[in-house]
Amino acid sequence: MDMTTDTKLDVTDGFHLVIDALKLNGIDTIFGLPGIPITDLTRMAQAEGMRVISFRHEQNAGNAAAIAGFITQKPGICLTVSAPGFLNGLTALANATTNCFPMILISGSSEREIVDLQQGDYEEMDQLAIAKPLCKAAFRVLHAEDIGLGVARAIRAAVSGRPGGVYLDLPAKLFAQTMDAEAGKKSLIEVVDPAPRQIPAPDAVQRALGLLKSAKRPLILLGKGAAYAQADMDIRALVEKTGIPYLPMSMAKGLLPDTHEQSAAAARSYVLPEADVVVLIGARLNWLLSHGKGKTWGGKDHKAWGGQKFIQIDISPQEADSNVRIDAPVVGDIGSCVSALLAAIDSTAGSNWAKPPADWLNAIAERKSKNIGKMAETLAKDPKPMNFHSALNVVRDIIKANPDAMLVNEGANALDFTRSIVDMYKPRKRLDVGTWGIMGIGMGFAVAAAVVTGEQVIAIEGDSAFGFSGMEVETICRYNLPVCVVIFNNNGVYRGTDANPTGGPDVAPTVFVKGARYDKLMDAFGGVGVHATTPAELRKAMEEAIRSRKPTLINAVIDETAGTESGRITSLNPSTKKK
Ligand code: ADP
Ligand code: TZD
Repeated sequence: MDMTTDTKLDVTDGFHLVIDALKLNGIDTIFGLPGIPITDLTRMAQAEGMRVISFRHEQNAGNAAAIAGFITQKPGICLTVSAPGFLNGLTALANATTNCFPMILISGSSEREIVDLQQGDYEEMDQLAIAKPLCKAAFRVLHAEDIGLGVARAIRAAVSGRPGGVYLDLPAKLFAQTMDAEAGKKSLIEVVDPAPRQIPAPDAVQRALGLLKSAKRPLILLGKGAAYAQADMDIRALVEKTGIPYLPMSMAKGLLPDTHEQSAAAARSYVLPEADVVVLIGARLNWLLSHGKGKTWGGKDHKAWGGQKFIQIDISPQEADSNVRIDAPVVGDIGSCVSALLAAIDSTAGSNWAKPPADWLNAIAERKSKNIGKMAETLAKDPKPMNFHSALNVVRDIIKANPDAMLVNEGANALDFTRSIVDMYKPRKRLDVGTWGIMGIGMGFAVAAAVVTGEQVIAIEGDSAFGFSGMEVETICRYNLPVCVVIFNNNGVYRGTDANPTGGPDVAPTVFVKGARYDKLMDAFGGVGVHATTPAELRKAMEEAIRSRKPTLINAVIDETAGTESGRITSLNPSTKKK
């Protein structure tokens, strides 16, 4: 079949209408995995000039699509086959929705007539019904003339308001349907203003301003919604104009450089309980912020409110009051809300805006310098075997020297230590396990980050975390992507020292093969594999990876006793959790 000439004939078909609809809306990349009924769709999309990145498992393609959406504000596209392929992609779709990343999972499906009568079709499944509760919106297209409309609705649903995952069900029969090419072209919709600005109400802005003016110990909390919004200049202006200390959530690191003097990250456990007015910008008061109450916030027990007043800037009108009372919700897109707040500050206070009281700023500065000093001491040590700190001291230097590099990060200890030790200098460079703390995002995120930005990618991976998506190192080699994977190998989940209490032949559930050589995986596909047992070896290998831009995997051997159970969230384990 000569696919390239199809569009030149007088008829078009479902395959081409899907491709044309995506392209018309500026979508140029598909992350997926071929098979019936979408194999030809992947071929034709490539023939039509789209970038088609094929993965080894749909979950990784889905994670790639989700993070591409986060980075670009355009919905990332994941394309899968029916039932099992769809289900493999579904975890990523649900995770994208949870994290407010825009993506569209497009799955081929089997024949409606057979599925609905449950007659046992090839890969039969009522995919639309299954997807619905796990995403923002789900659509099915039955007729070729509705493809343009279906794609338009999917795009709008993914990126407007609070972004999220969308499912688009395309039955096999649809692809082969033909229609007049001219009518087909006319049926496509180029979405006008897919993510409309949402301007906050002036009285909401004034209410927030009033509260902010009354603050003695104000704090700004930046979340990944603020990173997503790409309102970097205005956010920086708000922080610097008001002089308010700020805390970045994990994926908001780098929105302002972590070395900024107003960053209170190194004094987190001091500022949260002490603050009196907290401005949340694109951050939810979920478990990652201890639900805005309890001892973390100075409450007298683990459920008590700490007395803070909250201003919450968020695009979702339903977010406020989800955990504690929000005194001043400002609903709108972050760009519009922050610039409205800035304008209100200018018009009431102009250049006379009073910086926060000096005792508040001094107290923070004192804690910060103490904690930074302590950390510097720890990082300067060179224990044998290498531990998380001495290895991350290297990564910290490498990111400082390469601030444009994208940092992907997953694991437990490997995650927590990297987040706190490695400074970020630019927005949207840190990509991690997000709201769910999900393992398995690593290689999908790394591939997408490389494909979408063209920048060097550094993935810092726990050895367990890596295993969830490890086969995609072949994908990284196949597309020759500038990805340097560093596995912090401590022989197991959290650490490698658990023993089987029965003395039986099975190792403990958290333990892996000792001394595994993950670097040899990379050798198998023609990439560069390096075994590193010292910080010096790790540094040399990372520098070489960045210089060469070759696919590289470094097996960094970490002391197997170094980790703690669940990293920083040990207290969430049922046996230690407070009732
Ligand atoms: P973090 O995990 O970093 O604390 P969350 O994922 O909990 O961040 O919160 C992100 C918030 O940002 C969500 O409540 C979402 O509605 C909001 N959000 C996402 N994009 C925008 C935007 N463009 N404008 C305003 N709010 C946004
Ligand atoms: N499965 C999924 C999908 N997500 C999870 N978060 C987990 C299981 C549970 N889990 C964690 O929360 S962290 C982790 C698991 C399995 C791995 C920790 O081990 P690691 O990292 O080797 O990746 P460290 O550095 O050794 O702690």
